[in-house]
Amino acid sequence: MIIKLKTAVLVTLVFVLSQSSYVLATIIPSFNNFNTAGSYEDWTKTGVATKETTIVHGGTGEAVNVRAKGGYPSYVYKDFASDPGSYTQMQLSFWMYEYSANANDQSLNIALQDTTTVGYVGPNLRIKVKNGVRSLVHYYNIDNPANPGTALLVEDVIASIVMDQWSQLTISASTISDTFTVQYNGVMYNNNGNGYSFYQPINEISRVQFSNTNGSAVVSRTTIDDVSIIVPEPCTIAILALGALAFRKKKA
Ligand SMILES: [Ca+2]
Ligand SMILES: [Ca+2]
Repeated sequence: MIIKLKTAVLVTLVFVLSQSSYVLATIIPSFNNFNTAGSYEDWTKTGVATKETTIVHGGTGEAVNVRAKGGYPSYVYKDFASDPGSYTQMQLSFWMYEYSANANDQSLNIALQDTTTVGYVGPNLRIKVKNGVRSLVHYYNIDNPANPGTALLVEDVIASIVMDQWSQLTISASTISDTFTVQYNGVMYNNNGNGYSFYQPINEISRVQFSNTNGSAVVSRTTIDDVSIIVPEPCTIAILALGALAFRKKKA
């Protein structure tokens, strides 16, 4: 009887926890295919970004052109600052199409940011020509050995960019270690197991942003589509543990 009562309490607790974790996930997990004509769904778009109807992942619907022209940049971002949860870990996964016709040195920037800190602070990746090859580049700061106490910007090439076809990029970030890993076009890059450092450490991720800030007079663009964002829910682990306990009690 006592065992049965305990099980009932646990089942109730599991139910309450699962409900509360569901309510907390107001925005995440999220998925955007941008297939509604002219709509950026729950993303904010500023600058000259446009919807794309020809180069679309999956072949139908629409995608988003993150582009810049003549000093006019694009910013396409999703904010989580008003979410009740605080996200210390996040996985961003999206499809991108880079054009060989891009004549500029730099196109897409990808940033996971803490909006309480100004600028590019967390994981920061850019598509940029390095040594004549269009590359996925890791941007971060180190203490300047030539001038200690000041920041030195470092640009490390992670991989070459595949052009004129869709490829998937996944960024898995933790604000606890202030590092991230990258999976690009089916290959995992984890910096020899160390992860890649943030531009600078942050406490939480409250914005995911795609941008193109190329100042050239020639248009440059990267098309993005099918963007998914997930965070691990600590409650899920608690529920699983409690659930296992309830099952064990039941068996006994
Ligand atoms: Ca789409
Ligand atoms: Ca941190």
